Formats: sequence, structure tokens, C-alpha cells
Amino acid sequence: MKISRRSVMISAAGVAGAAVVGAPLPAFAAKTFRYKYANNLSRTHPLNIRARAMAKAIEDETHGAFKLDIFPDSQLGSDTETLNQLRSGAVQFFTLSGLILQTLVPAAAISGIGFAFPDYPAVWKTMDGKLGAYIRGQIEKSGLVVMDKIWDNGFREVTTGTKPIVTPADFHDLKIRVPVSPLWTSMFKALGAAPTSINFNEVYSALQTKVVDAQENPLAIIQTAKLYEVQKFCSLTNHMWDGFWFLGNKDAWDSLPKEIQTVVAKHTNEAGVLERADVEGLNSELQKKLTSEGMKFNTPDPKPIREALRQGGFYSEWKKKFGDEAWSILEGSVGTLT
Ligand code: X2X
Repeated sequence: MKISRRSVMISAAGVAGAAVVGAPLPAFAAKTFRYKYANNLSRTHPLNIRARAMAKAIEDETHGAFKLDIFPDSQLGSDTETLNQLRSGAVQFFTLSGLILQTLVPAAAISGIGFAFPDYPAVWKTMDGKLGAYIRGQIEKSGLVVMDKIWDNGFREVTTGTKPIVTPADFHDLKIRVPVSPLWTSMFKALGAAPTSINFNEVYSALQTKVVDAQENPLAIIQTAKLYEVQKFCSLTNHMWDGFWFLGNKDAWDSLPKEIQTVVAKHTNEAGVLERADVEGLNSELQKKLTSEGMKFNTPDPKPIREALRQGGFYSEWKKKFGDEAWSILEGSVGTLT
């Protein structure tokens, strides 16, 4: 009795609430918006699967006042080009690794410090906590808008066409592709490799034509971008974690009515959290599938690799570059790194 009386009261409140919530409807209908969202991943990656569901939820909840067109697979250009388009307003939303954003927002790369995170709980505690808030503050200072929840790219593994990575010495002179980011280049130089900066949309062909012999990415990307077709070995180094900030152009964002901003922010953050679980699940189950595609896996001991980074001066160099404030926020979350 008590329960049914309660549920009657709730549904009555729901009806009344609906009438009140209905009030902003004219604002939704007054003007319609059609924005572009670009990213560098395959349509089949969880990021795009969740983004499509998110776009639909936003369109439904704004009664068609806000439509989001998704451009996967770097269709509008490389990451470097798309970041420029985001800044000029030609593209309104873009998901980008904090490390690539480093060229515009230096602090955004700090989450990519080698071996900073032991596991996913440490990642989300840090990125949903003080360090994430600090980075978002820096992104906003650069004139971009950023959503609260970072989307997952994942822990990164090294693939090669020549030989597996077993010890740090295997990195010596390795022709490895890295994304366009000073931190990435510095990390692989500290390991003695020969890194080349290449945007993701050119990675498959760079591997195919042997411009480079190796690359590093999470398993979800190695699978969805079919990198197993042009790589033989996969060494589970987990050498760094990477995520995608959901960025917006500020003028485009400011032109949206508050009601639409609220709906867009809510759904992008919710979709980001769902995508995190998808990627984590995929990364733990893909080894079997990639093995059946012909990849050979091994799991190197991370300790000597981390030690090689330390001896190569990687941690002390980046501690200095990021500065004491940022570094101590990171260490406050994950423990001492240097
Ligand atoms: O460029 C890459 O390797 C990718 C897809 O992982 C990023 O966006 C950082």
C-alpha cells in the first residue's frame, strides 16, 4: 500500500513536473542548430558507437532543435587540421588526445607521462579529480570549451612489423610512429628509439609502405583501424594511458541557448562514461581476436622500461616543463614518479 501510494504521488509529481519542464520548449523550437563533431577513429570504435547514440538522445531531448553530424575517421582532416578548424569555428566539436592538444595547451599532456597510472581506477580518480579539473581550466584559458568527462582511448601497447619488444634495448633505433606531440617524441627518444610524428589518418599507410616499422595504440584501435593487417607483433607494454577530451568551439557553444547547452553537456558526459566501460571491456578481450588475425603477443616486464625512461631523464625533464603545481597534483593522485 505504502509503495503504491508513493508511486502514485511520484507519477503525479512527474506529470506536474512535465508541464513545468515543458516551459523551455519554445526556447528549443525558436532556433535550430546543426553542429559538426569530428574525430579520428573508425565508425566501429566504441567512441563513435556511443557518439551516435548520444547525438540521437540530444536531438530527441531538444525536440530536434539541436542536430549533431558526426564525422569519424578524420574525414574533415588530420588531427592537426581539425584542431585548427575547431579553433576557427569551421568544426564545432572535436575529441582530441590531451597529448596532441599539448601544442596549444602545454599542461594537457601531463596525463600521458609514461607509466603514471597503474590501472583504470587510478586513471578515473585522477582525471575526474583535481588533475582533470586543472587541465580543463588550462584548456578553457586557451579559448576552447571542454566537457567534464574525458573519453577513454586506453592503455597503449607497442606493435611492430619486425620484432617484438622484450627489453628496453629493443627500442634502440626502432622506427616508430608517434602522434604529433612533444611529450610522445621525448618519451620514445628517452628509450633510444627513432620516433616520427605522423597524424593518425596516415598511420596505416605509413606502416604499409614501411616509412615506419612500429606504432603504439590501445588494442581497441589496433583492431578497429585494422593495424593488425600491417603489423606482426604486439608487445603489451601499457606504457601510457591516453584519453580524448570532448572539445567545443567557444563562440559556437556560447550561441546555444542555456537549455540546449545543458542537454548537450549531460549527454556527452554520460556517453563518455559509457564509452569508458566499452573500451576497457574491449581491451581486455581483444587479444584473442587479434591473435586469430595473426598477431603475436608478448608481455614485457615494465620495470626496466620505466627505469630506462628515468635514466634517459624523461621524468625530470617533464617535471620541470609542467612545473611544480601540475606535477604535485599528479603525484598527489598517483604517488611519486621521479
Ligand atoms: O593518433 C593516435 O594514435 C590515437 C588515435 O591514439 C590518438 O588520437 C592519440
